[in-house]
Amino acid sequence: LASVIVETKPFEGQNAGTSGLRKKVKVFMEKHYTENFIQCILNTLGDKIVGSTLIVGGDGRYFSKQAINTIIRIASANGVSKLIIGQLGLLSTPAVSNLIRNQKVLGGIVLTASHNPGGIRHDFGIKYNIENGGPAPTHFTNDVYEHTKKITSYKFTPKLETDRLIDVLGTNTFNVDGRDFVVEVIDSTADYVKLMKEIFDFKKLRTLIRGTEQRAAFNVLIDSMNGVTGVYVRRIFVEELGASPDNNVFRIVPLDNFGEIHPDPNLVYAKDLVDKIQANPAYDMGVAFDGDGDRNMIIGKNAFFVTPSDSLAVIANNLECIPYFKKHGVRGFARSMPTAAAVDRVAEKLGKEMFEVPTGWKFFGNLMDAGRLSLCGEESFGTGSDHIREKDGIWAVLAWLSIIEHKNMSIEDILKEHWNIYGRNYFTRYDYEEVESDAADKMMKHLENFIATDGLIGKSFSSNGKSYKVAKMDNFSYVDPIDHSVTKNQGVRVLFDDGSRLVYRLSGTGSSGATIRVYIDSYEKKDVLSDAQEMLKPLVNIGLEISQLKQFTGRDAPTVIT
Ligand code: VG1
Ligand code: CO
Repeated sequence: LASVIVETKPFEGQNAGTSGLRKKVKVFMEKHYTENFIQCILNTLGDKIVGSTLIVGGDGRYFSKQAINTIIRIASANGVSKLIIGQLGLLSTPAVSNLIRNQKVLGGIVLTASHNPGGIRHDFGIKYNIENGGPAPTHFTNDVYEHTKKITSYKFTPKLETDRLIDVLGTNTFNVDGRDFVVEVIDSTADYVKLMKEIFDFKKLRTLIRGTEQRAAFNVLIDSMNGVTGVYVRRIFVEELGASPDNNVFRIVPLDNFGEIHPDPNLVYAKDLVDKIQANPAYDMGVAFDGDGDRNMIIGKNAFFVTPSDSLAVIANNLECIPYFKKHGVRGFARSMPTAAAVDRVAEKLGKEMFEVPTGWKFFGNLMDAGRLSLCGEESFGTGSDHIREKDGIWAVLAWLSIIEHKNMSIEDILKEHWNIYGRNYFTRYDYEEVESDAADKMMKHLENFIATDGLIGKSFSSNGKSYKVAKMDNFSYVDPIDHSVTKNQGVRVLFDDGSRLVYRLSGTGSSGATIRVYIDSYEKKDVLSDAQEMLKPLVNIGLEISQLKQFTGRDAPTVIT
């Protein structure tokens, strides 16, 4: 087979957001659009690409197969030696991260728009992960973007037959330009299941799920939201841990449009799960994952909600019941800036180093590689550890099950015990989706202006009988402790003198308009059992007043509250 050079022209806007390039499917379908972006990733890798191996796979959303065929033809023409591809193109984001690490390859291309809806009318995405298994850092994605602005041609092997290539397990060798080029189609789950078995005590977890004569079975309901985790859930929870395929799992067949739902595990988009748990008090736990399997939501009996910030803190407080941490020890903890500081209190008590990084998993990788970080999370339903370099939904659930098995307590009781010891960080996030970009920018400018003029410092705001005084205001910036790179403008923070916070940022994962996120966070030492929405209402009102969100955007209410 011979490769050819195809002429092309740059497309605007091929810059990665918080987590890869995400656009509507129809944009990726434009002639040369996907080809350009893939070629630019390879151009950024430069000489390293010749003779290299890459992992390829994703959440199976619409357009994945076409994108994989394109990747095969472009990679082969650029001198890549081997692609390792999940069967049918399926690999969860954590599974890709694991494969890059344990196969010791150059990197991986992840085909997903994660929690964004899929299908012909919705979103597609492409993300590159580097040698350590983590999302490419900003300097890499910036380089890719620069290449996309000046690309004039890409390399392509037109006659390489890709039809149904990824449907069947096995190794296929082609000869391209006189070199061997291999496509190895692998079982999507095997390596990942092996890793989970090394980390957790599956025997104990099986007893928990199945029950014993002394202890009733712990009754879970796992919702894969028609995303890629379905194949892993079947292997791990049904086949390994003995959960019932009829009563303990649902929506576990990956669909390319996620069955027209929004595969985002929160109380709004995973309402089906919440309803089922509420309707049936026999369930002890409900779990949902996003499209690509890196997010998780945990709820207890009667849909008792565990905020991701609390989930992280509880796991941090109980790592000794997970064999992996017994073996490898526990280093520091980290969270993204908007995430509530519940885990910070655990770090303090345990004497662990604590890091606060910008939003996005790519910022945790350096700390893990340097051996300073074991466990981290984000308020956006992401939790993970240094077993890989992505957040990991299934890992988080297995961690929770290990804790429940060990403590023999309900989820609600575990949380209440935790709050009694540490106090509680009440947290909520208001999302305003598909706001007009201009309006969102103006609102952020308005906030920036307060920072520039110190306009709010010392001012008090009141609502519903509660008062808060502004102590500090800034736009979060981060210096990476390992490579000293600086990341600026990561969110406007209003810090009050009692430690409460308001944070404003614009989302970097949407595909149209702007999404404004407002994060509201307040710590209570004693009053730990109130309703979070009620507790935070005054601060929410103050947040809306300070930002003038309504005036700028015309929005009366958020699209989603988490
Ligand atoms: C969102 C979340 C962020 C997360 C990112 C990717 O980003 O806030 O915490 O890391 O999605 O998650 P943004 O820029 O829209 O706020 V995933 O599961 O979509 O890869
Ligand atoms: Co995701």
